[in-house]
Amino acid sequence: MSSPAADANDFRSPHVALLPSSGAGHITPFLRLAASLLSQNCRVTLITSHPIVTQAESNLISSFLSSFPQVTEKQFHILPLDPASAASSKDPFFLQWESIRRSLHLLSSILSSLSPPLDAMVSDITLISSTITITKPLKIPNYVLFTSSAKMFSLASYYSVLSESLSDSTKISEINIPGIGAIPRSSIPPLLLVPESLFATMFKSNSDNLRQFDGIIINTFDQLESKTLKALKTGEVAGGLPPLFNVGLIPHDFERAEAVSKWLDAQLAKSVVYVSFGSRTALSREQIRELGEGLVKSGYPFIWVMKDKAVDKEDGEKLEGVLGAEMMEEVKEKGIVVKEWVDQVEVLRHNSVGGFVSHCGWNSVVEAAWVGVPVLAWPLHGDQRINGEVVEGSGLGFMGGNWGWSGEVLVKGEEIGRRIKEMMEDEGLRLRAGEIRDEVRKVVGGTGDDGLKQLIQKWRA
Ligand code: UDP
Ligand code: G50
Repeated sequence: MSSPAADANDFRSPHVALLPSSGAGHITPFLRLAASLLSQNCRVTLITSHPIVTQAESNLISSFLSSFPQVTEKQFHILPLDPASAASSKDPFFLQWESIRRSLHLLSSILSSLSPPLDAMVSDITLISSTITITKPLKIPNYVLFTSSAKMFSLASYYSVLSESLSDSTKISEINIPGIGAIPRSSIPPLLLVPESLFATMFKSNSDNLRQFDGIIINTFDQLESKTLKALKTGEVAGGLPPLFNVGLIPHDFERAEAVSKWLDAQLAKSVVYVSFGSRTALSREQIRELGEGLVKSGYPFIWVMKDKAVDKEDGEKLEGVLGAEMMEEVKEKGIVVKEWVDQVEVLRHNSVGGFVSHCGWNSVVEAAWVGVPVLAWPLHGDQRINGEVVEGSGLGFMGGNWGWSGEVLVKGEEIGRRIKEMMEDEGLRLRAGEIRDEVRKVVGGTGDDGLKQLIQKWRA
């Protein structure tokens, strides 16, 4: 029987501050977590870092805030990077993570002025080596939100044990993670093999700080990587980690945007290929044209979200300029190409969509599992090949061999067309993807979502 004190706690609304970093792939899971917490009666303060890099992020935050007026937004104005640091990477998102990290000392006064006082803060994985130095003196329990796969988390948590030997990265042929198995050199995020890179430096200091946190939230489903989660939770992968909560963060209504549904309505069931490489991955012009050729050759109708620049605000080129007049004509006969943001979840869940060519950004994988659409994995950067291995291991999709990291090789249209056909014609794959969706829906999304429940219980205590 529960005590009267425990009963009173059941009604307390814990106050949680959320600190996302930048990129739609980081903002989105935070807003989904916020929406889930609000549905469980938590108070949420959302810290938004300004200036915001992309229009897509600004739009997501605005529609979230207008859907949930009860949320307090705290705008955090970050400092510009000094010229030496600004020259340390060309990636606008890495630079933004670094600027936020270096500005975080300014967050203390914001956090300590919040009323009621915070019961917890949740920090994006990319920022944790700095946020811990702010929350420790304020005695605010701090939790990590890991925005990639549990398999990628196993690498992050094992990395601090291992990084000595990574200093001579030319010698590494694989990383053997206890309880998980070998990650071949070809799947290791390429920048981790460049120890002096900004990303490798951040990754190492984040990994070294994991053990100082009060808990780790991983956005994944048991149905995608149950063995990995088990190995992590039993301590087989790495010792001394804080408690782990797997919470599948699912799409919410505030994300609704343009969805090309009229065109989709006119297509046959399961006949359409959806192609997207996420919010921050641009292909070379040559690769874009090969992809166009591959899509036409596949014989299936398609929706192709084309990105010509990593940052949407800098993408002024018209479609025709990118594809060339001839290919533009060919492509228009068979499918739809958009350079604007589409509502990916709405597209994926349309009955006409039968397959997803994806770079395997982790949110895209989670969304494909949520709607049960098979994935042809084409990883291009960072953690995407490790995520592709999860896709393949769970049966949600396949990689079909190594296509090389972005820019390493030019994948020819012929081959792209062949693999798309392979995905679209594989009945077994479609059934398995549907099973994953059905299994996920039995457990996630309601109040039966254990990870989330445990977390809130802890914050209420
Ligand atoms: N997304 C979208 N419309 C677009 C491009 C991206 O809705 O036109 C969403 C996608 O559904 C996912 C997120 O943006 O939720 C991208 O995150 P992901 O982890 O898949 O890849 P990243 O952009 O971080 O590489
Ligand atoms: C970019 C990249 C390599 C890479 C990742 C990128 C991620 C993201 C998750 O976003 O894995 C992440 C994990 C741990 C960490 C920071 C970010 O410390 O080029 O692996």
